[in-house]
Amino acid sequence: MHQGIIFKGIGGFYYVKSAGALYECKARGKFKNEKVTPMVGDHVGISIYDEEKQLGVIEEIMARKNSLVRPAVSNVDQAIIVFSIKNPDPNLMLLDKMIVLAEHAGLDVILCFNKSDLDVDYDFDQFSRIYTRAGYRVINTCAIKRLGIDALLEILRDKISVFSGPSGVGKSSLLNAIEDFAVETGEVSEKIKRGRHTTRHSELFEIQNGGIIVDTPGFTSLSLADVEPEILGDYFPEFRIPAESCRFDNCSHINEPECGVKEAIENKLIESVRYDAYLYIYKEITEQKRRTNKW
Ligand SMILES: Nc1nc2c(ncn2[C@@H]2O[C@H](COP(=O)(O)OP(=O)(O)O)[C@@H](O)[C@H]2O)c(=O)[nH]1
Ligand SMILES: [Mg+2]
Ligand SMILES: [Zn+2]
Repeated sequence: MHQGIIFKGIGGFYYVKSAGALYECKARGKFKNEKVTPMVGDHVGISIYDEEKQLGVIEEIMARKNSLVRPAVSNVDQAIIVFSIKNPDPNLMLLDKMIVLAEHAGLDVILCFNKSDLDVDYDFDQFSRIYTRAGYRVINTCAIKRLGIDALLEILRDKISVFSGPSGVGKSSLLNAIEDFAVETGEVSEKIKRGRHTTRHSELFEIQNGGIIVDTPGFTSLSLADVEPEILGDYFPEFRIPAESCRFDNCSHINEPECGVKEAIENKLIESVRYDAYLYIYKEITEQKRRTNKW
């Protein structure tokens, strides 16, 4: 048996990359009985029955580390959340929501502020400060002048990454800049191209430094519906240590006395905009729950 990763799925065929080659595979019937559908991103064991034509069968699907719904991809390591510095201006509340969703999905979060060429007021410094203090890696890029792409490539190295962010911020432009570094073996690109014009599903592409990228953005439909308010604080990394000194274990950091998080805000150890975002999202989630519970 050979180990590989599903890079693409189309019409019941799965394209599995194994030792640098791409195999067109069917899945064993037993998966259907077990109600398991192979997903892009799955680590699989395949048997190869025609090495020349690169045909195989998926025999085994390894346990998934995580799986995203839209795009339907498993085993993603990190989300590169992209906002532009200008045109459009970043909506930090939306950014904080995307971070919460990525954290909830179990992904590492990297923030990328694109369109650095439009940053005449040095806004990046401010954004960078807020999110670096929160514990995130923050980078600055210009997709059209290809600035900051090296730092982005380093972040992508040997990981599976999904890009997310509102439309117009430059995600596709960044992917284009990165695609110059895509691994091109004749066979691979031919097979991938063949499916290009049929129904569009997400697929993966590999870059030369071993990074793997999901070719469609994630978290485009924002639903905080299955984030429980009690765990929201866990998705704000800068709350973690201060929360250890909260008097109550289940402290929501809102109205309770002797709250370590509120103390940290008073002492300016936590950025107040991040706490405001926490309150806003907390309220939104609890109101959503109240509405759905009525029915
Ligand atoms: N000034 C500037 N414009 C950019 C940059 N990156 C992308 N754009 C432009 O922003 C618009 C939206 O880019 P696109 O990649 O389609 O964004 P997406 O919706 O996030 O995929 C296009 O007109 C791009 O040319 C950049 O770094 N600087
Ligand atoms: Mg796009
Ligand atoms: Zn607290």
